[in-house]
Formats: sequence, structure tokens, C-alpha cells
Amino acid sequence: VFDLNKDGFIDSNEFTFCWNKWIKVIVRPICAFLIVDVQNDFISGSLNISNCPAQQNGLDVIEPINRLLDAVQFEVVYYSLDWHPPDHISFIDNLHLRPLHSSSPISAENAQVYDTVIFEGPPIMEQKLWPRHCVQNTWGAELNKNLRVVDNAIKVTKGSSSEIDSYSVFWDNMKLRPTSLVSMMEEKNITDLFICGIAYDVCVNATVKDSLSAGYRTILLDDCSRGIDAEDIEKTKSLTIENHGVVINSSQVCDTRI
Ligand code: VGL
Ligand code: ZN
Repeated sequence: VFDLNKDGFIDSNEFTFCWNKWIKVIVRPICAFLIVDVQNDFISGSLNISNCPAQQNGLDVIEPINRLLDAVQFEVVYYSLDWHPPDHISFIDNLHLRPLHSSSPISAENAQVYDTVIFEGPPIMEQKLWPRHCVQNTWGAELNKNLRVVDNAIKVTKGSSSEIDSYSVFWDNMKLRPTSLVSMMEEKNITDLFICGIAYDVCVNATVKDSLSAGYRTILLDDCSRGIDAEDIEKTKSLTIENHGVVINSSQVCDTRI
């Protein structure tokens, strides 16, 4: 039986005691933090999300992420990078490089940014078309300079094959190949994954889904994420909760090693 404080929460000393002597002993959490694609192009470059329907500002994620990195000692912090070659399949200006399948709802002549086409393949594959963004070794692909990068940070690149896109930080969009994250998390015996970043409803969404399917206790940090479409952001949150993930703000995270 817990004593509740005036706000109805468990008294923090009692919680700390129970956590250390009981919950932590049973649950044995090993927590990692995955910061998704906090890169220049999504914040102030060619795929600036502030020009997208939800009109959110990617810079808003920096402060809460930096604060969380200062406050909490994670076992490991991963930084993912959308990392495309110049001839990448997702760039609308590369549409002339590959044939579309006859079932594509939109022809190459009529296609516009954010349309979805179907490539001939193999494999036959749906692809949303984006402006050229996050080209390997360019400014647009760099992490925003104000984002704190911890000592021993681990960077994970994705989307670096020309022929297939990768929204999730675990897998490409056809789930054909895992990224380096999959084996690295297994090696470290990670049990809990905190996820945030840009874009909330694209790469963060896909990453949270794969984290839950892989069996990680998955915590989506709402205030540390910004996205493209308000309705899709809401769907990301509700789907996370339906699949037994947790959606919280960074101020609700406490250090599990206390
Ligand atoms: C992303 C669109 C295209 C993302 C990456 O990081 O969310 N979005 N490539
Ligand atoms: Zn991309």
C-alpha cells in the first residue's frame, strides 16, 4: 500500500524505495535512448517540416532532448541519420531513373512531391516521393548543431541503399534488411527503448512500431518529437498505446539507475 501525496501520486521516497528494492530487481530494465533524424534538412533545409501541414518547428525538440540527456543516464544513446545516396529512390527529381509499375496510381509526368507511386522493381514497391534531402556527407544530413551529442554516442545510418527507403531505424521499408541498430541492441541486452525525434508521423512512427514488434518496452517521448501531419501524429500516439507502448513527456522520465 502506497501513501499518496496531495496530487494523488505515490510519495516519491516510497516510490524510490520500492523501485530500488523491488521493481528494479524483478524488471531489470536496461534503457536506451534513440533520437531519430534530428537533421538539418528536416529542421531548416529541403524537407523543413515547418512547411508541412502540421506546421511544427523541428527546433522545438532540441531543448527537451538536451535536458533529458543531462538528467538521465541511459545505458546507450543512439542517434539515427537519414543517409541517402544522390540517386535515392525517394527523391522526386530521380523519378526518371527507374520505371514505374503499370499499377502506379500516378504517372511519372504527373507525380508531385508527397505523392505515392509504385516502382516496377523488383521488388514492386510503393514509394512516397520527397524532395531531395539528407544526402550523405552534406550539411542537410548533419545533426542540428544545437543537439547535444553525448560521449560514446552511437550513430545509426539508414536509407543508404539507392533502391529502397528506410523510415524505421530497425528495418528498410520492405523489412528485407536490418540496420546496425538491431544487433547492437541485442548485444547490450537492451530491454527498454525511449524514442523521439523527427518526423513524428514518418520515421519515429515506423521505429516505434518495429520496437514494439521486436518486444522492447517502448516509450514514445511526445514533447521531444515533431512531425508532418497533425492527424497522422495523433494516429502514431493512439497506435503506440494500442500496441502497449507508452506515450509520455520527457519531464516524466526518471533515472532508473538511482
Ligand atoms: C523522413 C521523410 C523522408 C523522416 C525521412 O526522417 O521522418 N521523412 N525521409
Ligand atoms: Zn529520407
